[in-house]
Amino acid sequence: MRIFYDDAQRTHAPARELHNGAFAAYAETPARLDAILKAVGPTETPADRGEAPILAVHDAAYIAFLKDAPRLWQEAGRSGDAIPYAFPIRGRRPLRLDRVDALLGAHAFDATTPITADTWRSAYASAQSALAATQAVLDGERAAFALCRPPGHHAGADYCGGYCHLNVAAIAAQAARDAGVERVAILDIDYHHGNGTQDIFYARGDVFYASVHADPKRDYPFYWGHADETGEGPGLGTTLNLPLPHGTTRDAFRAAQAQALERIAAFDPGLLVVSFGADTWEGDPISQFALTTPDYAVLASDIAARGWPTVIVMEGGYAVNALGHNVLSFLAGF
Ligand code: Q9C
Ligand code: ZN
Repeated sequence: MRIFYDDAQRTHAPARELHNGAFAAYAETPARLDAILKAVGPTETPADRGEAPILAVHDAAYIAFLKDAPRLWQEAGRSGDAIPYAFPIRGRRPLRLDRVDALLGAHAFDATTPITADTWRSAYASAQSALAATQAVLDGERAAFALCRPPGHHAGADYCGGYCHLNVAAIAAQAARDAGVERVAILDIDYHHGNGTQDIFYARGDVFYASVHADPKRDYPFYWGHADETGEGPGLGTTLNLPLPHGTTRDAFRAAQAQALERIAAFDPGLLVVSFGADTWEGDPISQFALTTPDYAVLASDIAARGWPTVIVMEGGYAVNALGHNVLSFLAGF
């Protein structure tokens, strides 16, 4: 399988994140890339397809903010990574704000996603990897893997969160739409609900979003991913959420994925994007499912059996020592 990755993706490396009331080491590290690269073998550097396919998903003001935030942070006399602490819960609306802290909160939904001087460069390269894998599939590959990092599925059109800045799955799906694929489906099997992807396509009938994830009653991102969220307007019925309890093992996960695949089959997509997270693994340090390494091959072959041209993008997975094996198992299932 063709695999796309750019060394620039490793430059984003925040020192710490706010976790359960204290600062902890940042879990979404460049070492995750090393672990996967070591396991999967040679990769291709993506071509640079520019900002247009990113701006097809993300607001221009948000992109300008990602580029400006490190400078504004420095000008405010701060050291370290930019982290928000106040959020516009009273109602988000386009305000012209004059302080970096105000901008940070306006473009984030949590305090766990620092912005560094290298964030834009890294996230941009991650998006280019997703676009290259999409082009490979549009050109006839049965499946391709974008070794994305930073991940993407928590990022919305104008906000970051959950270690994500640019929504690589949404950028891939939109690129396929713009290349003429009429219906695109996204299957999200990261441990966490992909709130950003859901938000981006919530009112659209041309992109189906299905997610299997930890029940947000107990798990991040809490405010999205409940079973009663099914889309709105022209997108009513093209969002499917399948929350599962802590301790979920292969059979229950596989059954939920089969339910998602059935709904996707009824939608009849021309292309599938898989948001793949290995944070469903039994030893993941921040998650509570119990999939094993061989389980990933089973889940992948269930997906592959549907025969849709498939773009796989990397999302979460924080057990660095097992990450390479888990990704390799998943790719082998194709
Ligand atoms: N320090 C993805 O898997 N923080 N994002 C939870 C852990 C947010 C996960 C606390 C987890 C986000 C792409
Ligand atoms: Zn995750």
